[in-house]
Amino acid sequence: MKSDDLLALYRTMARIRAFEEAAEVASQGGVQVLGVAAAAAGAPPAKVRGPLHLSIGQEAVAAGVCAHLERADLLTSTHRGHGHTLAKGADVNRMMAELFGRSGGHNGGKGGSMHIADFSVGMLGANGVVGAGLPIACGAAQALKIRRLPQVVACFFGDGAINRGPFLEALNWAAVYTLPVLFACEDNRYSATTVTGPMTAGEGAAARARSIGVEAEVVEGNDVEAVSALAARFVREARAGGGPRFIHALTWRVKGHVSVDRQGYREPGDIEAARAADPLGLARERLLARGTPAAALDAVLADARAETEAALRFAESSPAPAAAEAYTDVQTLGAGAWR
Ligand SMILES: Cc1ncc(C[n+]2csc(CCOP(=O)(O)OP(=O)(O)O)c2C)c(N)n1
Ligand SMILES: [Mg+2]
Repeated sequence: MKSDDLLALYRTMARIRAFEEAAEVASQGGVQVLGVAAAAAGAPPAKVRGPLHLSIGQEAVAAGVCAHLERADLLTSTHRGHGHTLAKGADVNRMMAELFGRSGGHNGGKGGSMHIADFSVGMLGANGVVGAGLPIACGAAQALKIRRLPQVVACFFGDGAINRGPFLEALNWAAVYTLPVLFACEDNRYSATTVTGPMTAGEGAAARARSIGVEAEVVEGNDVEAVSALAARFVREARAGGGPRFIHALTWRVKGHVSVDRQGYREPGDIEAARAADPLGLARERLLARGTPAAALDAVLADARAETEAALRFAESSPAPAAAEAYTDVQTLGAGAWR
């Protein structure tokens, strides 16, 4: 890969990292989240309420896959979706405002981190239900195929999702109808507080995909060049009508399941191993070895932080949604006949 292309991937990863580090700080305050005190009593309330799922350490998967998507391509995400959303081209200011629950957010502040969507860039939505994005991706891909459109759908999900029914239903449907879906399993080794490996029978995600005829590859998910190279081929093949493709990306969840999780259930040394495998660090080493000046890499990080600072200011200055709009865009009540 040319240094400029790797630098672009480094920039995407840096933007995701900066956004999430800031969001994590904004989620800490004098409130309880999932029963855990997020900060000392008496601290000001958190600006981001509720559980926040961070993809810190997993940025290479979102960056490497989304680098090969056009704006009109579609994407389904998970509860851990900030990276996918940013990499697909959503507006960082409106994303932060959405996390803050403000009216300037992508969804008027009513979706928050776990229900953010930006249809203008094909981002069909984060989703709090594990595995729920898979059938949605198939529906979207079927619609593309019926309308003879050239787009593809990227479908992100975690290693926990492969043990849910919709995984098989979606893969089967996509294979039977030769749908243009790129399934991307972000295997961060944990399903909430459970180590996924011992809970998963057989040879794993890629083997399950292959068992029903979906071409699948395992990739080192913290190596953004490797993810990008595989995604390039799979997106090209899916777009050309080759049917679904499946990436099983091995990565690490550095943070807790939610941002206030103290991770007492993790094996000793496990978090250190996750940090040592940092995808930004790996890309940085490679760029330096290939002659990119350190100052250029530092500038990328500084730009990402500045972008995030501006997003925080935008979110802070955006008003809360009006009470009168509490039910708009939430549910269609219809003509009333059903009542
Ligand atoms: C259907 C369903 N079951 C359980 C949950 C609770 N839950 C939320 S995230 C999660 C773990 C998901 O693990 P994985 O798919 O590996 O994603 P990760 O959190 O590691 O990104 C669970 C069990 C849920 N949201 N939906
Ligand atoms: Mg997981």
